[in-house]
Amino acid sequence: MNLSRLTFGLSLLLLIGPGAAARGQGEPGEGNVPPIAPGYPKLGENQGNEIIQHFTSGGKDQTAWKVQWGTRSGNGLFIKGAWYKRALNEDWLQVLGDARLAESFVPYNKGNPRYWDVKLNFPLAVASAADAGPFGRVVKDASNPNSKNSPTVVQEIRDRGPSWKDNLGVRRGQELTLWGTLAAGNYRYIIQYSFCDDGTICFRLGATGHLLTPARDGHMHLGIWRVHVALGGKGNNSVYSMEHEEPAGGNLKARTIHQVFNKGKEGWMDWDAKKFTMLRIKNEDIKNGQNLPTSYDLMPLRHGNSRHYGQGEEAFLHDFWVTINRPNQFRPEELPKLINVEEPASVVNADVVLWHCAAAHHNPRTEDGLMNGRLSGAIPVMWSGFDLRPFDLHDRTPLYHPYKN
Ligand SMILES: [Cu+2]
Repeated sequence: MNLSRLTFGLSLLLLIGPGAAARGQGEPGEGNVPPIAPGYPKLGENQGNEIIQHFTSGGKDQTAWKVQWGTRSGNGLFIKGAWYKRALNEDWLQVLGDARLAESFVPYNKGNPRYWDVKLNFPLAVASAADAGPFGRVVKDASNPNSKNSPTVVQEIRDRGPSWKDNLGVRRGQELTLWGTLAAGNYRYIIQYSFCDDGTICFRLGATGHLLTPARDGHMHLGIWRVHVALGGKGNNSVYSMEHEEPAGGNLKARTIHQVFNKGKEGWMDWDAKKFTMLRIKNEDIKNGQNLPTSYDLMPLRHGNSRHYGQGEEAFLHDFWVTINRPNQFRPEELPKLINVEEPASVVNADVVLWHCAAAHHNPRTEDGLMNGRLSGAIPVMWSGFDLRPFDLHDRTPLYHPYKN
């Protein structure tokens, strides 16, 4: 172990002690939460399912997120809307409308079972002080009668390691993370949204819990997300695809191809490892200080493409779908029929929804709870997901404030 890691570990230990004691009265994990370390921002209050979280740099508040959230059985924790401030003296910029896990599809290698865990309408698991950890709190959903009495969501600030470092200084990134857990039979699905100090949003699905049988039945956990991007409000958002191309035959000039998604119409697209496929959502009316239009990029983080070739309802499985926003339409399997193939709607200067499938391949290990033909232990969490990262939103590197502490 190196010395700096040991020192950090010791100081973290010292912080946890007084922090836990400072919580005071009330339900465990609900009270005041100490900052992670001196100079870190205070965890924002949750008032009526709305959280405002500031982030600091150089001793001053600099950027902020306002997040509205809700819970429901099936989808678990979802986002009702999210707004960002790149500077505290500016207005809120809306980034998200409704964002949620639309489905968690789990096909086993043998061909069955094939679970649709969101459609099975599982409830959220209760969250405790142990879930919240020393720098988080559990929060109740005031609008959901089922969770009024029991907290099901954790709100915390996390230190996410170095976010930049140069010859003048270094910054450890921070994020507001909200997570809740679906109690899906033998599995627990952690649905997690992180709103980072630099405007990035991270969507994650974590599979944990217990295996179904002592057999090593391999399977996939597909997180299918529905994200209403409302950059600058509803409408006026255009979707592009971005692909990298390396020509063959000794030509060393690579290029990146930006084009309007699917010729400007609703439809699907698949991820290509060699092309680093990404989607871009641009609002031409929002400009940064360099007069460049602002976008958000959907950046996949994946081990592979989940392909199951099922018929019927499974025929929707593609890595990306882009549709217009149909406010009450949340089911991915309806997409092929819903989109009129003859005349799909425009996704240029429109109110758009992105659908993205990110999968985790689970090949059960002894460490996942298998011992001599018996089930034992729990499955350590396995993550899948993606990021929405700003592009030409800021005028310069956000929170770049070289300072001496
Ligand atoms: Cu699994």
